[in-house]
Amino acid sequence: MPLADSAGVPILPGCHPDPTIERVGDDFYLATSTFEYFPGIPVFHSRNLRDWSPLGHAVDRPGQLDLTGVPSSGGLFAPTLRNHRGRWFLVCTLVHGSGRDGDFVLTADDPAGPWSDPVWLDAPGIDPSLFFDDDGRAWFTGTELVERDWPGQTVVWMREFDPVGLRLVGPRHDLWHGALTGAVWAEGPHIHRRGDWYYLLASEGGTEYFHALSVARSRAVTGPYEGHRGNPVLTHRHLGRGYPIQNVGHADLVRNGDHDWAAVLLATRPRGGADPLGREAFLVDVDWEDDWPVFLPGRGRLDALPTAGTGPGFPSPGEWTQVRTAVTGFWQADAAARTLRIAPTGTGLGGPGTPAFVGIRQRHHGFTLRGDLPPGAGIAARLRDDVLMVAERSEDGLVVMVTDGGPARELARVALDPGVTGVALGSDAETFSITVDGREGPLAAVPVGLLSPARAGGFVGVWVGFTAHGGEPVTVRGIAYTGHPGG
Ligand code: 6LW
Repeated sequence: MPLADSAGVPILPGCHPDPTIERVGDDFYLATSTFEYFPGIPVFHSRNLRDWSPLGHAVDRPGQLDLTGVPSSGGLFAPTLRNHRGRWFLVCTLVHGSGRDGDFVLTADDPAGPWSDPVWLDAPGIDPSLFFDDDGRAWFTGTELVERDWPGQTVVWMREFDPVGLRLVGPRHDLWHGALTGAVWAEGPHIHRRGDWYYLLASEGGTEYFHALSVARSRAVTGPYEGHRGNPVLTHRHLGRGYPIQNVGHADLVRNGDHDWAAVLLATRPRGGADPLGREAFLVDVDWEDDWPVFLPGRGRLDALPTAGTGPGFPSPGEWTQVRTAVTGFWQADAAARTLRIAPTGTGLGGPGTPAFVGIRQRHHGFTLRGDLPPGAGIAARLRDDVLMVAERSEDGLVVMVTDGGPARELARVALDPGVTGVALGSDAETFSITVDGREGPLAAVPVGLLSPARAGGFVGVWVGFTAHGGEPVTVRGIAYTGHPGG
């Protein structure tokens, strides 16, 4: 199945980093990172590798994992999804948890869930992965910061994994520091086997501009691994900051049909240096030459392509998420009625607990999210606790505020007739703006770069959604998200 023609269009637009993929028969399954958002770790299904539908979330129960105190861009990092003899395994890291954190494994009979409670693993570092060999043995890899020879130096390490007892056993094997001397953060390690070779994929240079995918191989699963002379095998860091797809890396391989292979990976699509969509999931072709993988054969890069628009429509119920798990069960999305009911949580949008905010990923550079706001409801774009824009409806008007690392600043305040409730948050790829039904032009606007990880830092893209800021529950009606074509 040739995939290259659509490689420049994300298979999952909006913040879907660190994609991991697994195949069972003719079915493909994929999961991505979700950081401080709950429910966490969405699992998707596809038959053709291009069109993905959500199956559910691996972390979907209060009490399953404690995200209460995780900071912005902490929480659930870089899962790996694997199936072994009908049983599903998902390994992941909870970073900066206020309770137990570190690497854990979840298991399930069905990737749609229910997934088990976590079993914590005695594993340092981040980016856990599993490899099940043909002989029935299973191997766990992870990335640990060692900084022995240079700053930012990591080691990809391995131990055997007991898939019944769900624990690491046997000695540790240190496999690789990445392709280049001085490379920082050789991460996202995944082992795959093809014939008699074991391949180790890892992405180095950090998950931003210098991200680069490299590969090493070995005849024995525990090494020694020999880096490819052609490393890095895929990067966009040589294309310059003006190139429309950046930060390419963190790949996972899958067999596509009987002979072909494909990979999922993350990349960003900045516009004018701003990347509010965060790191998105892409799919690329993989060929093999001399028993080494060739990513995007004949091209060597993802070409930016125009994307289709969507909507206006109510986001599927599975897209709505909240921040952390300090409070749960305070909102309900009703797709048939196109409403979202949100109860106050006692925390404002700036956190640090669970603010009364329910949102979806911004999936298009140009988009509009609208809703009929009753008094006490708001509409917001959130990058992190301290970088956000919100418009709050009161009995007599609307106030627009922006927070950029400090206290909230008021951008606009207008009186509105009680009958005017339609408020929209949108972007034309240059500014985020707030508009009100029946009023000419935007009420307030901020540059897109303000809500952009490239400027504000962090691993997460923008979420857009609704808030409750008064003392009573609110119901937002007439909700519609429109993604504009072109990006
Ligand atoms: C993830 C690491 C990375 O753990 O960013 O691209 C971190 N890579 O592999 C968070 O997504």
